[in-house]
Amino acid sequence: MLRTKTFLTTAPVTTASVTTGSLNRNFLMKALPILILLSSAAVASDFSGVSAMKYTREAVAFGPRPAGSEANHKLQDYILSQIRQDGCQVMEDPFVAKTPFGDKMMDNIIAKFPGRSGRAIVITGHFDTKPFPGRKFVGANDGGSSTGLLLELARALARKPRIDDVYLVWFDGEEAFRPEWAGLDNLYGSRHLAAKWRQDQTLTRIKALINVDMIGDKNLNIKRETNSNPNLLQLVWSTAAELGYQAYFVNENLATEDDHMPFIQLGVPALDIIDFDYPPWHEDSDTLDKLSSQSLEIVGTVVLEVIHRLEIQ
Ligand code: 1BN
Ligand code: ZN
Repeated sequence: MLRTKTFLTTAPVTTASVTTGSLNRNFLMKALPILILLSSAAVASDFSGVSAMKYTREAVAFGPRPAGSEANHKLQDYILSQIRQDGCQVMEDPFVAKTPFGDKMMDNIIAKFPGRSGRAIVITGHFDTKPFPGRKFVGANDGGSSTGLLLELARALARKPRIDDVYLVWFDGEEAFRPEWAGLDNLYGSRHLAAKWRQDQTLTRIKALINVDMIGDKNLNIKRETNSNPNLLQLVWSTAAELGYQAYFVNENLATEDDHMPFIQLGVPALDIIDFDYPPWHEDSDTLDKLSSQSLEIVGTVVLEVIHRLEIQ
């Protein structure tokens, strides 16, 4: 794996330079910048921010995508068509949600990359957008970025041997139908899947669930979400720092409700990676020009590395 090469390229040269003379030291001084470049390229290359941005752009092109809408159904078909190319098990989780505006058909989409340990790691995000009747809210960051990042994760995980099962879940119905976020008018997809996985015992196999939301902002600034599991917060923040991303995973706190909450409430170690410092939040100006492929690559690379670390724990 590229990750292993990263450590092998730097370590032996450093050791040799300490034990032998100035020749090796000179070599090290010249070679180190190249080795650092090579090692960061190796870490970044499994997950492509450019590819994640392309998926995000294609999702956003469907326009406003509230749960139950035609555009939402077209996006479901698009997600399914993409993940069917990734050599994973593809599952749908259709259900009827009781909303303040009546019953609505919703559907979570699940990609399973099977492992051999019996344990599971789950990475989630939402693909619906908040309904704003009469407006053109396309949710490039809020709904688009999580959809694109998960599609690129599926591509990066495709056809690789696994220790744990890795599930990727695209949640429907994260957003409230009413203008305000209140009561049971939100988190429809995650509440449904948490209840289903409680029934069939899947929850007992989950080592960790990581939800991503609004992670494409050009000005990436992710705070520690305080409803999240403390051990997972520690793992994600230390991984980000070791990859050189401490400027983006900052040491500040924030509490939000998001798709991790139904799992937290059922005792699953879960965490929300959310950049809530985003002025166009729920505005029609939440458009693609506010996003960057670098931000998607930073978060995707951290999540991939965390999956690896969880698997060998
Ligand atoms: C995230 C994106 N959320 C909705 N769209 C959840 C949320 C709701 C976060 C209220 C903060 C406040
Ligand atoms: Zn939202």
